[in-house]
Amino acid sequence: MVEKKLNVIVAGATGAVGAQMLTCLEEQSFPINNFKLLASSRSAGKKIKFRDETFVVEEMTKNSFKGYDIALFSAGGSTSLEFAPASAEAGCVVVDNSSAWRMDTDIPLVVPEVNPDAVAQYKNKGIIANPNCSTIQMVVALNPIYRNFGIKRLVISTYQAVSGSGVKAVNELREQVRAVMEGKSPVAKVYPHPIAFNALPHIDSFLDSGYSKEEMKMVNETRKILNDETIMITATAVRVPVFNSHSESVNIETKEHATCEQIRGVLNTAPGVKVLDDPQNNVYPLALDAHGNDLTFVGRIRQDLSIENGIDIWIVSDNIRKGAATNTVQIGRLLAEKYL
Ligand code: 25A
Ligand code: L14
Repeated sequence: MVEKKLNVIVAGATGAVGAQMLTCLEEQSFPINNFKLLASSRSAGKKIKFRDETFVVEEMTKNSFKGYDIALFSAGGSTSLEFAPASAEAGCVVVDNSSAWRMDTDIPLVVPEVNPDAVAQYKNKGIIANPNCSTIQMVVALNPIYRNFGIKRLVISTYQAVSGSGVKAVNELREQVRAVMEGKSPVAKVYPHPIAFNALPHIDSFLDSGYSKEEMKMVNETRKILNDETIMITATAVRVPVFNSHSESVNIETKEHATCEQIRGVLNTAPGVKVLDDPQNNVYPLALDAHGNDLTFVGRIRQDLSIENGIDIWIVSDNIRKGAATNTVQIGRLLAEKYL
């Protein structure tokens, strides 16, 4: 079968996630005919190489989308609210990385390993949402456990990299580390406190409930993706001085009893998952090893000795790849293959 080539836009192409989307499109040999890169006026005119061709970044306007089939967006929530409907209106389906549309009941929230069929709902509004990075890697690992044993409750703590907040935050960590090593005071701009040599229990803004928005994204998005509002979930999201890849400690209370061997068994055959679990030999998932990889790594699998049906696991994945760009391009591919 000859694959149909599509006209593709990357919106927010100069950002941390946008740049990675270009790499993923190249790696996955995405079937592209016309190609266009969009960003804000700050980046208009900037030249970017893609598949041996040079493209000039254009300023995104509401007229940018006519004649295009798919727009991969990673330009922040407010930009997405402003421009995604114009793209959909012009017949260009949006796959959006921001938090803007995720909880809209008409808009599918998709992780291809978990709920690929939800893509069909793109027809409602011409928009598909890509979940939050911490949620994506967690549901990739939880889905086989959920399907086989059921999940009653999750208690999550995250250890999140700075790359999630974009290029500026990566530079800030580097500059703060340098400042401290030179005996100077670190200057905090992106985060309210220094991130170098620190841990901040603060990601996104705080709600009246005391939870941060990032924590509630994990609660609400997990339920939406697994299509199960009964799962009880509580999370604490923490920023750590890691450049890239998020780590998560997840305590799972299953509905049916599961041994560690059974959990390992279902994880070993799950799509997108790699089990790294030999702690006696210092083998467990690490942020530095996950960097640049599309898989979700799971280890430290053990029985929670404090309750009847409890399992503890440690989940690590590259938040800019599987947590953002890879997942978006995978959704684009599903759209291209099955629907466009
Ligand atoms: O609102 P949210 O959803 O919470 O998202 C907040 C931020 O998270 C990143 C992304 O930052 C976003 O801005 N992000 C989004 N989805 C993500 C996900 N799933 C995610 N991170 C992780 N996982 P980013 O730095 O990676 O990318 C920003 C991109 O968006 C483009 N953009 C901004 N406004 C736009 C726009 N594009 C079109 N129209 C608009 N109105 C932005 O392009 C970039 O590609 P740019 O031209 O504005 O910026 C190019 C370079 O300039 C730096 N920069 C950003 N802001 C400023 C700045 N420089 C000076 N002053 C600024 N105020 C950027 O770092 C970039 O290198
Ligand atoms: O996708 O790490 O909702 O600062 C917003 C916060 C992405 C990560 C989202 C961070 C996130 C981001």
